[in-house]
Amino acid sequence: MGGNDEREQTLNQLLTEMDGFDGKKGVVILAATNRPESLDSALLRPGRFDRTVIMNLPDLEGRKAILNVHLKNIKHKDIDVDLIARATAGSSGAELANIVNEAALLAVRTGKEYVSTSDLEESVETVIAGAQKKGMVISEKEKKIIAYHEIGHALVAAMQTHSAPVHKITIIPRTSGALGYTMQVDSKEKYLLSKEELLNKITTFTGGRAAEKVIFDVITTGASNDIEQATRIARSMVSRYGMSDKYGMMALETVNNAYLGGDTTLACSSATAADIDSEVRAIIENAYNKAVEIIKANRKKMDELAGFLLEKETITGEEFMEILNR
Ligand code: NHX
Ligand code: ZN
Repeated sequence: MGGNDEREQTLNQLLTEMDGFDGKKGVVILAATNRPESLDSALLRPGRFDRTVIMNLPDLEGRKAILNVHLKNIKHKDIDVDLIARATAGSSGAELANIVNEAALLAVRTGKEYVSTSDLEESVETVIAGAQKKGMVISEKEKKIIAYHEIGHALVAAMQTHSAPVHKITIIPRTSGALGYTMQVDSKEKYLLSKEELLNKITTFTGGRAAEKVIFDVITTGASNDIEQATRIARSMVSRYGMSDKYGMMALETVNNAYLGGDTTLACSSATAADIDSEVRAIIENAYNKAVEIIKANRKKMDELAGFLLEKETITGEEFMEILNR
């Protein structure tokens, strides 16, 4: 990794310190890093650090076990640990500890004796999107746009197959700056995503903007986060997952350090890079057109659902599906 003096000294020092033990001393040395790709291979020879234990983020069963560990420290009743674990896909152990702690604080603040599932659900949202910002004044016009934007996501998600069920829709603003969001929760842990599922996700992300355009004939800055997420998925499909007809199974981008943000480096010519952009654009444009069609075809339901959301501010997935299937 280049000639960094300090780093070379650290490596030499480590190797020196580890010398002089033999197999019978009963000494085990443990070390942790989130840059395994940059370790000198001298460190990883047999007799040195000779076993690698990969600590990935916990999966569904792992999250349940971690939540149960932290729940032991607080008073709680009838917790749906499975639901909370499903709603926290991608969370680390530390984040789960934080979620349990936030739930305990919330329960105390609201004068409860025990933490319940709803406290944990609220604290998941607090950790993801910040605390509720109840005093924020939003004009009626903007509230309507926000409600239709969220119902746009939810409706587009519900009208597609291979799409996680809508769990909750809310237009209560949060301290992060989020004015509303639509939560989808899968019933099981997913380790693989099919091309179809990824395209459906992108279509769902475009559903908010599509609703703004179809209903009000305006487009707003609010969709920026949706646009980023849709673009990230579409770009990965083309450059990492071999999912474009044009490039097929060609790695056009590689992931640098998977444990530190996972930023990527292009591995193609600048002409190809420009062409990736147009492939990505086409994927998103297709998805957006599909979302527009879904919303236009369900205009009446949009009005009914958005009206209900404006009145209630938060609606559950069940309430949403009940109105949709009425
Ligand atoms: C702003 N906020 O920044 C205003 C205050 C379009 C109904 N000028 O797409 O809230 O525009 O479906 C987590 C996730 C900020 C944190 C998304 C913080 C988005 C979110 C920008 C809904 N829901 N946009 C969305 C939204 C905005 C933002 C976030 C976040 C809106 C939209 C925020
Ligand atoms: Zn959105």
